[in-house]
Amino acid sequence: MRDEWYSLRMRASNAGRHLSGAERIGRREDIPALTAALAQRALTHRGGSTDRVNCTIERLNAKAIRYGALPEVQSWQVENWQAGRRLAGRLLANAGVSREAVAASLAALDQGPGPGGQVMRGAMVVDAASGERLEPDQARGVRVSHMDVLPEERQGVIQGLAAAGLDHHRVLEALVLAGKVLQAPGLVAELCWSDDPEYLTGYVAMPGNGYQRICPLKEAGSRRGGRAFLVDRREWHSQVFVDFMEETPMLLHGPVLIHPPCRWNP
Ligand code: WAQ
Ligand code: MG
Repeated sequence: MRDEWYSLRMRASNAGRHLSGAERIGRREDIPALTAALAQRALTHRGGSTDRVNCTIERLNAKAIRYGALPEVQSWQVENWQAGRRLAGRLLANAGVSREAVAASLAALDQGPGPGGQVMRGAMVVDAASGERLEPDQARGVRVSHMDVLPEERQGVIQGLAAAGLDHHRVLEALVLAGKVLQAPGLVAELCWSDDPEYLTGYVAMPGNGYQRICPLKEAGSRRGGRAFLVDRREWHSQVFVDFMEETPMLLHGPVLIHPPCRWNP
């Protein structure tokens, strides 16, 4: 059977603490090798402190797979993280996010969007007009899953990113995630920066305006970060949205259009 598709998801932990996760979508004959590669990555993560790796392999209904294009990439270099936040606010405003919702999203990610200022595993959902939090579970958030690059285009996409100096695995992973998020019904924009204290680049993604990387968007050394999905409530239904993000399989095709990097001095 040529086109039997599977989702592969891996989670690694140590003493119950989440360490890393990754996921792929592939044809059946490719799943054993993909599984080996993810297991390898899990077991060598940060010097091998992993004591548990969970792999889930799940057949997909090929007719349910959705297709989309990877977003265009623009990189902005800014003076400091405060300028990065101003640029993020500007981009979000251009996408139609209100002043209140921009302020609420930036503040929540800055202070830790989970209960007691913790990092969430998933994303918050924010009303792009009022700034109100809408996700059903404010501790967990909405987890985007079941997405990957179309297998035959993966190598070309990786090479394209590498040629632009974007060969960190986080870039491809975030680009794929944003590619799926931008197709979600009711989505106005996404705002993200990592909880990794050393990874300072974040992004704003918008339908029609692509994936806009901002460096730096966070303060060096900060363990806070997260994602905000800003939505137009008139076109947004909680269950449809969550089901799309978490369950609908999506394959994204290239090529990735990468614009030359720019400096932003307001
Ligand atoms: N679905 C929803 N939210 C998620 C997911 C997911 N699958 N994975 C992570 N998050 C949330 C969660 O709150 C994390 O704390 C936060 O996002 C950041 O996750 O172009 O590496 O994996 O240079 O640390 C962006 C820039 C990097 C990449 C983002 O995020 C580039 C990054 P991290
Ligand atoms: Mg992280």
